[in-house]
Amino acid sequence: MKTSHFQPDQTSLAYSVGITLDRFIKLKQSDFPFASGELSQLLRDIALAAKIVNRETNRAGLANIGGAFGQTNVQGEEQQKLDVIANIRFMRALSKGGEVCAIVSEEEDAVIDLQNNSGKYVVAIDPLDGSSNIDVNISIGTIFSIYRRKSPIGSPIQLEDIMQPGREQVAAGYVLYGSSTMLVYTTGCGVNGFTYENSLGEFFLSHPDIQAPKTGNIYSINEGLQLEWENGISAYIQSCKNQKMQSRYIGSLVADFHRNLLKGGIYLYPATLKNPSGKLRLLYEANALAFIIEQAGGKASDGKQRILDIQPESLHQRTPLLIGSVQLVEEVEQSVAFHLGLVTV
Ligand code: AHM
Ligand code: MG
Repeated sequence: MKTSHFQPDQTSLAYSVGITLDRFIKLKQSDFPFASGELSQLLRDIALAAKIVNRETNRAGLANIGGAFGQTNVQGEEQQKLDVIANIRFMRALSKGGEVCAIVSEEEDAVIDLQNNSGKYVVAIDPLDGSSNIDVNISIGTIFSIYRRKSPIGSPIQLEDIMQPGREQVAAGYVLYGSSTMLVYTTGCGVNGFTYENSLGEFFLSHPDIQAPKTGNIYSINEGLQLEWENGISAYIQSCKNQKMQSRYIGSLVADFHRNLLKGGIYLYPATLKNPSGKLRLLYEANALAFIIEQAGGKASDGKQRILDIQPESLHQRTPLLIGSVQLVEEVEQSVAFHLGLVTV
């Protein structure tokens, strides 16, 4: 009888389909010379919580978990029930795993000290971004950053463990709860995207080695705030219109970012009169997406400097965010500098 042996290609990491997130994380562990598996386990913990939040997001219309929770968070924004639920799910997943010593969350006033001094990692998370969109069935997301603690393992956590600039991230990612649910993450060796297969309960690699197009045709900004922008931003948006670029703005950061990452474009949330430091938070939103876009070959700036170089001074610090295709971000930076009189042409 003629037989043959199944011989998978062991040499190539260019997987196209069929590889689960768990297996991918395991295969990639060797990218970290000193990794002992904790970061891999932490990513798996996040993926598990994402599956639970995905399930609850899908049921929101049925299970009386849409709508407002009746309280405001530390930033004075009305919390939605799903904000609170997602926060609890991620907190539980991160505290049970044992790898994390501290968590900072957009939904929590203060640092959550897990009293786990042997934990190596600090996590910053926005458990459910864009949650004002839940009740109208628009895509929402989770955004996370992972840092290695600075203080010695075994000692109590310190402020320096939390207040690290974004360039110190060891991993970052987001989950997009959209027409399909995706998890996209980087550990500093490129960006990979996984799509959730509901019936199997698994994320599968669907977007290996994502590269942000160097330029693009999409600009995403809340144009209702135009009268509140600085001149450099107004001039840049006018130039987008002159070039007949496409205006696309969902008002849900993860969804807007994800579209522009894949198609090429720029997302802008600049300083406004109401929010002179911008609206988005450095620790929970901007840093993770900045790490991802740089790993994909794009750029993230506050208009004057690289997002990843900003030294955080407070937990809930906000920052202007200009992020996406490298050429477009450089153009808006030039426009801002020109209108501030910092460069002449
Ligand atoms: P949130 O963290 O309270 O959900 O706010 C963040 C959201 C982003 O998802 C979105 O890009 C932005 O706020 C939209 O703001 P605006 O409604 O001012 O355009
Ligand atoms: Mg948010």
